[in-house]
Amino acid sequence: MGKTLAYKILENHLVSGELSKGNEITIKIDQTLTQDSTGTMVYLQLEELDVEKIKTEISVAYIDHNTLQTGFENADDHAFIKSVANRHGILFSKPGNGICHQLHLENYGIPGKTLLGSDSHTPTGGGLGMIAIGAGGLDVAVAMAKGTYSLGVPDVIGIKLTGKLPAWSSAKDVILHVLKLLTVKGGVGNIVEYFGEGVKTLSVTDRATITNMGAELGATTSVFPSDENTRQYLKLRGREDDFVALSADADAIYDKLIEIDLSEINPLAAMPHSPDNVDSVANIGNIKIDQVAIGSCTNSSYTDLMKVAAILKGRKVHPEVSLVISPGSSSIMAQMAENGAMADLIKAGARVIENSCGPCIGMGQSPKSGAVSLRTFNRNFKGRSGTNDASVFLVSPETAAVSAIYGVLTDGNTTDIELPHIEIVKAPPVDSFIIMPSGATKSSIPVEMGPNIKPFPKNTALPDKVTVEVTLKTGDNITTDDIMPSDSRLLPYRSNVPHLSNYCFEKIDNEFPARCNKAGACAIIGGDNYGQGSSREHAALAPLHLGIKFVIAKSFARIHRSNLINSGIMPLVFENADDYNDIELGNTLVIENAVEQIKNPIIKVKNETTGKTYNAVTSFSEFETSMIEKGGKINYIKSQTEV
Ligand code: MIC
Ligand code: SF4
Repeated sequence: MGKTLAYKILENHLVSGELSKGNEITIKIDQTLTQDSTGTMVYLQLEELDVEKIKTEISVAYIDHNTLQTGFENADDHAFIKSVANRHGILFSKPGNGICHQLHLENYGIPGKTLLGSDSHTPTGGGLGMIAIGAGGLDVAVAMAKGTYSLGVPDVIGIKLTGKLPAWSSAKDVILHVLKLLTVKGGVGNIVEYFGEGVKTLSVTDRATITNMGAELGATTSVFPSDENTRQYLKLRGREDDFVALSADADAIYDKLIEIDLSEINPLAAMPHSPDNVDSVANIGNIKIDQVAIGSCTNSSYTDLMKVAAILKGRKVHPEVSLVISPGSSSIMAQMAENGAMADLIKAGARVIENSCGPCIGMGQSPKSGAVSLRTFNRNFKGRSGTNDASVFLVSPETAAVSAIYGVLTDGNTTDIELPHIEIVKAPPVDSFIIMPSGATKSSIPVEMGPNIKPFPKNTALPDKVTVEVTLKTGDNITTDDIMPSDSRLLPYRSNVPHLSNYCFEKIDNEFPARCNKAGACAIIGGDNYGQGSSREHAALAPLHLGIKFVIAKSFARIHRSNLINSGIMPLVFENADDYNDIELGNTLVIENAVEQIKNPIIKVKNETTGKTYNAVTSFSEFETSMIEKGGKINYIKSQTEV
């Protein structure tokens, strides 16, 4: 039987376990990346693990999320991360270099390698033929310390691409189409693998746009073959030696197969407030817009921004629209400054801002009250823009640019603007990565800790009887943005979990923290796909700080489930989804013989308020059971003799 590309790469990296469905495997991790908003926790944890030498081939610490620096906190975080990076020989990318995923693609991604990143959009690397997985910070710290990562063997969804995209349709429309087909939970437990004749019509950065937003499907990762386009991309970045051709076997069997004819893809938009709420721009109609934001790790490549510049050249942004552009890297910015495209953007009236995540994570550029904002980003969760009542639509750079001119959502096909073909050009990396000074050792470089950097919370071993009060009951598709909101007000506190905890679930129920503080030990009842979205482990650490002992939900998103377990919080799944309706806020739930029970596939949870008992599915691997028993991953690792 032929092999999928995903399984070939996993097989090459297999350290232990059997590569077949339902098993847990451990794989070698070649590379890691971190960004600053999850990175401070990663490096506090790495210091706690007390390793002498990291085991990866390349690890990079990027600074791209918290670059607003409205107070000392962000800059202190940067200094802290740089000091730990230097102690361990981790490359440090300064603020201003650009967005981690774009930079990693340009400078370090290598076909066939594995990459683990403390950011959910790490699968961007799949555009280069990598198995690139997003994970919680602690998993990334452990991957640096041990060189490995454990995961359940995913299924592989094959997406066969045929045809070629029409002029005003682009890679963003392809992934929006896939999101419409599969929904935000359709990828959970799967790798999405693209193949077929249509692949060669997509550039590496097009492919990276598609694998980037595979995160929105809940997929473990997404991957494209590595072919002549990949070779060309690497060659132009002066890295042809990193090229290796990779593809699935011609007779590879996929667990699920989807066929997409690229020539039938129209310009699409994800409507508020979910990336899978997709319809065609033509159907949505010419709604009036107030803001257009172009950039983010999804759509800030050279070709994306050159297309935008070509559309805007000699034209003007509509007077009622604010157009803001954040390039993906300083290399892109430099190329566009040199070839004149930057001047075209500025003359058209665009506001060009720093090469960083910026508005994508609510770090500035929040739209006005009730605004309609078109964004080339990947998430349009309610309130993520920093404006709770704004309506955010996710669109391609082409649709964003043409709409900025007309002031209404516009399908470029209805205009007489001609889209030029953009060729990628030679672009050596801008050299601003810092490596540990030569001759320096770990002990010769002190850790630089600002006053806002507090120790991360740790759990205690699982007691035999767990008694809790239900302090929150949520609906379906709760995001980690809902659990631990992030914006310019809160991001400076990513290194200060006690402070951040006061805002946990702020937008859903702002009395939640106070209720937990009163209850002491508590639990959350969740719906389907609980914890989708960002990899931020703060969505587990803040609940841990507030006394959450377990969450019972209808189902969980992958990264958040792992983050809960890493923190020693039990993610339990209702065996009978109707039991969800039976539990109310304020009920007392009890798990007797917890230490013994969690070894079973199903455990009993008693509702002392109603007298009913529910079955909850654990589906913990042996390793996960041990982590919960010890009160989290750090405690577990420290209880073993060897890191
Ligand atoms: C996001 O896009 O939500 C983020 C901000 O990049 C997060 C990481 C974080 O919360 O710091 C992610 O995608 O993992
Ligand atoms: Fe940054 Fe947005 Fe990408 Fe997250 S999704 S890494 S916030 S650009």
